[in-house]
Amino acid sequence: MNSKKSGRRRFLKEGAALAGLALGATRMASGETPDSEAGKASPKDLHAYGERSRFETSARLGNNNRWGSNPKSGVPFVYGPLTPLQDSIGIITPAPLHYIVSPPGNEPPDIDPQKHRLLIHGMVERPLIFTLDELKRLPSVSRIHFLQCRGNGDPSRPERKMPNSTVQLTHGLTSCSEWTGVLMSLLLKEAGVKKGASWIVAEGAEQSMHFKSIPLEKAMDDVLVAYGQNGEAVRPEQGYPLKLLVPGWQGINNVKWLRRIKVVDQPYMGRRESTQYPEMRPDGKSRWFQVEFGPFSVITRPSGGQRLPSRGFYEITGLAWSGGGAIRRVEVSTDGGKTWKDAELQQAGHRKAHTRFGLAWNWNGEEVLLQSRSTDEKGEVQPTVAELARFLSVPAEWFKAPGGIVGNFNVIQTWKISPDGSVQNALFS
Ligand SMILES: Nc1nc2c(c(=O)[nH]1)N[C@H]1C(S)=C(S)[C@@H](COP(=O)(O)O)O[C@H]1N2
Ligand SMILES: [Mo]
Repeated sequence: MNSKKSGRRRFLKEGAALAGLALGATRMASGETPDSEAGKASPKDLHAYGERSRFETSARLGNNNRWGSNPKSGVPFVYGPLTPLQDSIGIITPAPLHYIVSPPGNEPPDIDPQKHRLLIHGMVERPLIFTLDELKRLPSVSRIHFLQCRGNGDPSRPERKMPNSTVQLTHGLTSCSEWTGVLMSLLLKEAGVKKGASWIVAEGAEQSMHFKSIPLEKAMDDVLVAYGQNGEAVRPEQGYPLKLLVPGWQGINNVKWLRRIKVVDQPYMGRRESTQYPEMRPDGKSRWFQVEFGPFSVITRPSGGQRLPSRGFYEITGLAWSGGGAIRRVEVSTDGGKTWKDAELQQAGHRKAHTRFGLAWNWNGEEVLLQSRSTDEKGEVQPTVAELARFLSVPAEWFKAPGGIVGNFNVIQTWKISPDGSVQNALFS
């Protein structure tokens, strides 16, 4: 065992040294002095686990625990770190760019998968304990689904409204991955749900033990106990080694570092679900247990902070998603919603997943109010600010008020393109 280990270490060392030599040789050939590269060679074996090109710099914004602040305005983030949607390609978010919501006390624990267990108990005939290896012996499914924090697009956040905000700041609390795991329904059938049970409570293994009540009906529908994310293990920030995936529902339901499922007959009113999630309305009433997202969409190119270098041809492209199922249609307007054109959907059909849309366009150099509007398989259409206000019976002004937190704020986003080609956030214009 010991000799095996040191042999491996020796191999890695030699491998790194060789890689370093090769790197130095290439750089020297391209005209750089060896001194400027001294000490810079990566000790990692990039053939063992690769890295992107050093010219690629797209990154999450915001600090995990302190959230950080907007580098341009200094305004502190309420959430973070955020996915750089302005750089998104296709529909899959690379795991290292997936947004993270892990407030203090809910930071990723360092879990040894060999020691991790998933317990299913409560109102069941047979309480069960699974190791990760046991879960992996069961039939698996792989599904593409978005994840979104209910605060994505929250208009009470300063960065949601600032003219110089990027789409990362306005919409970066959503990401999309291929998730692989076992259907919750299979595990619950295995355990045998008792009559009278109507909810499950899912619990995470971190210090503050986030837990969330989820209706049994949803748990038996399309909820996944996921161990895979985009073809590898779920990342620690996303819930390694097990993440509950509750497709189309608010992010809070997707319990990370999942270790316990209790089958019960009522919601358990977890800390977050009882104190932070009921939304106070201006009339003093609050909305409880909003869960499923309606249709969203946002144009990612051109978007806030970008600049069109000249008039002429551009593809307008962006992402659409809905908790209600597949995106059926996305329309694009270049005149602030007066007229609309159907965009092309690049990957139609994935339910509760990001869907990329595109529309060929010629910019004539004049001011443009750029918008997109999605429709999902239920026929739900993404609303304007005024339509959402009417639907919720609240004054539209209330959306702007600090503290008037609104989840599921799926309004049509407006980007304003000025004659100089600059693109600005124009949410309330
Ligand atoms: N155990 C645990 N699960 C959690 C949370 C948490 O703090 N702890 N945050 C929830 C919230 S509010 C969101 S939006 C999603 C974010 O998942 P992500 O960090 O993988 O993007 O995780 C949810 N699951
Ligand atoms: Mo969230």
